[in-house]
Amino acid sequence: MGLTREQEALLPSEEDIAFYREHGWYRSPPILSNVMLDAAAIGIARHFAGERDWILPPTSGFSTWKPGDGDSLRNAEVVALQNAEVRALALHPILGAIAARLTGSPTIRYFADTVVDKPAQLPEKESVVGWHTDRSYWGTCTSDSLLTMWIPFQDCTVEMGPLLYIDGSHLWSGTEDMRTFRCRELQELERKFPDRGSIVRVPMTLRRGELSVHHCRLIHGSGPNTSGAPRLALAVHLQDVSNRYRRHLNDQGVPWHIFLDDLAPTCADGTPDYTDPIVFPALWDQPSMR
Ligand SMILES: O=C(O)CCC(=O)C(=O)O
Repeated sequence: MGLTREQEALLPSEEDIAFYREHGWYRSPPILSNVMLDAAAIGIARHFAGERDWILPPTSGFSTWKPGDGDSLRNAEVVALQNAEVRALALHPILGAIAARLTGSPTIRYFADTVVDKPAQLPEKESVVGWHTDRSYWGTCTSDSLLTMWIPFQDCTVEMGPLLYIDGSHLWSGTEDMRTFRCRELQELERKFPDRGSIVRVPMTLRRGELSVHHCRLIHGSGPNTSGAPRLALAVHLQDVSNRYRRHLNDQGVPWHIFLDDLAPTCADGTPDYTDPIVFPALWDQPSMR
């Protein structure tokens, strides 16, 4: 799980870590090589064409765009568990090292991933990703330190609909139910949080090779791709060392269930094991930090 000296030099500094804690996001310098990105892009194309390197036991419960689904935002989840090239990128130790620095966690484990492809010719509203927090989808997790790495496969201009962060919103209350990834009305945010004053949106207009990181409670979304070129990105969701399964009830008192619970083997008490090394492998493990 080692890094080269050059890679080490590019990891978040103490200032970056303080910024992440205050603002809820981080933007890296160019850190991912063209070789890694090219290989993963080929993997995504194979996946969208229907090829699988590994077949998951549950066949539903997660997004999996396929030819025939028509012209829509193409969304596929847990691709790293189904495709070798995407796995190589999503489990790369450099992602683990960045996450370890930002969270202060000695171990970083994979949790899930999401490919978001906005083809060039979609109607504007079709390529919008609604404001949401990742945490609100992960009610069965104990940790509030989960985080996501967002990796675009091309230089991402404002016209392409890059990821938009609401600066500092990881510290807001009232975002626990923002499961609105599919809500296409980005203006709703101001109405939902009238007491927030000026809401600062920060577009992740990254260059190819850069990545951004967001805290699991940070509100984010993305606008339409009006650029005329495709916009492809991979979001890799990661767990810090403390994260475990917890029983969590919905409004009707019914225990929550996420599809990852069907993938995870069970612990001795019968609950899903979010530390299983096959389903949730470690990207980073530095026992000296423990
Ligand atoms: O790529 C996008 O526009 C959305 C990605 C996302 O929601 C995430 O990274 O958590």
